[in-house]
Amino acid sequence: MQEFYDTRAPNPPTRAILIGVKLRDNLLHETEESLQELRQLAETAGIEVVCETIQPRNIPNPTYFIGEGKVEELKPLIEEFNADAVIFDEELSPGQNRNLERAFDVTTIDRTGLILQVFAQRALTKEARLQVALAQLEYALPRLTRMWTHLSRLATGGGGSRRLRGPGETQLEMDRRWVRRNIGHVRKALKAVEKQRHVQRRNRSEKIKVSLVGYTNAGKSTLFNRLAGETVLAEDKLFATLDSTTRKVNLPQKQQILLSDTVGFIKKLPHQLVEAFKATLEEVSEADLLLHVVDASHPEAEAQIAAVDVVLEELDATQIPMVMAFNKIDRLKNEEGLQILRNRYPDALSISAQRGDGIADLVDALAHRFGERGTALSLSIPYTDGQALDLLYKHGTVLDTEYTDEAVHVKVRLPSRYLKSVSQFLVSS
Ligand SMILES: Nc1nc2c(ncn2[C@@H]2O[C@H](COP(=O)(O)OP(=O)(O)OP(=O)(O)O)[C@@H](O)[C@H]2O)c(=O)[nH]1
Ligand SMILES: [Mg+2]
Repeated sequence: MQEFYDTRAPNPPTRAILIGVKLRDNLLHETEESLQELRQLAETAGIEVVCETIQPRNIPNPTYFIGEGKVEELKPLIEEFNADAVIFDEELSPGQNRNLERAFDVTTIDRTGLILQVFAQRALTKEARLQVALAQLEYALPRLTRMWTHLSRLATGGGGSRRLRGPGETQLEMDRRWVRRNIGHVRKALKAVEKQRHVQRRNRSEKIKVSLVGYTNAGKSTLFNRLAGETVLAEDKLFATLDSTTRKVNLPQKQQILLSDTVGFIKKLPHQLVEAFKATLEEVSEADLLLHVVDASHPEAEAQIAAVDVVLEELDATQIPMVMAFNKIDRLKNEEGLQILRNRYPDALSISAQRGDGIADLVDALAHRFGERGTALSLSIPYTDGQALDLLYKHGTVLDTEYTDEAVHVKVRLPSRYLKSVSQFLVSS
């Protein structure tokens, strides 16, 4: 049996200095908000933030991203605050990452590295662990700095084979070789898990699929619990959910949908993660409708909507119809922010997943949407085809029936996806 891949860093940093860079094209408040989110990510990873600093720069310095003067300025601060890590709110090139780590002599990571670390800590199921492991390994391969060396020593299932250095091979080359080999192992293990998932999914292909999407911490799981009567984990932490859960939900007028809760998105979500989580995110890309949950009480709500759109694009999911729900309206201090959002998205609904406000309207909106899909049909079904009649009662709204000697004449409203199954009985539509 393949081991679970536990890719949490064995000695994660505990005290960090955060660095934001305001580049020419950014506004200061954007850099500040982004740094605030980086702090939340660090805290989620169990790292205490001891100091934060922002450097304005027109363009990144190729060697250090920040200027050499700033590097010198930071060295004594690392000592003074007794920090064991420096975290950048930007993506560093492997070279910049190495140069900085050499200059500071403490673990140096970027936003992507930190997000990967949070995912590694929060992944619970085998599939999520493997997906995170794959993203980490791909990311670490060109880096293999302090933060990542443990990945080259991942258990690869078959027990402890001895690590032997080939002739003329450096430690770094050997580590790279091990990481590459681990990537192969993880890919294979993931394939096996995904196969199971596909079998499960095939059984659902006929049903209407609705997937919750949204920025991390927007309230997706809370809404899922309210609609599905479930108790998946919902908490005030980034990336509380890393798996998907799917449940049947009955709407008024007898429609039944499959509702999925899944991983949340974030600004600059590492593409390695999107790639590795493609299977989990199929709940999104194969949905008939997306229910986009927005934390309307967040000052950055609009930017978060834009960040969700970026990921949806990466998933090829922008063509899927979407219902937008402005959540946490119980937390709003004033209506002003909500009004601006409402003006931009006039069709959105306002809800409080926690308190229950607006939920009935949301359910009605869903029911209405799927109700409209039904086409009115007249069918003549022989008594020998009981199954077809079952299908009509199960998925359609039967408007009228008339029993003759040979067949049942049925007038029914049926969603278009079932038309093919009954087309042979069609009298008129
Ligand atoms: N005040 C208020 N808090 C809410 C509401 N909905 C969710 N929350 C809180 O917001 C936090 C995040 O909720 P989750 O449901 O875990 O959010 P999520 O979108 O699933 O987050 P991730 O899985 O981390 O991406 C929790 O502390 C919830 O209790 C709401 O309507 N009002
Ligand atoms: Mg969640």
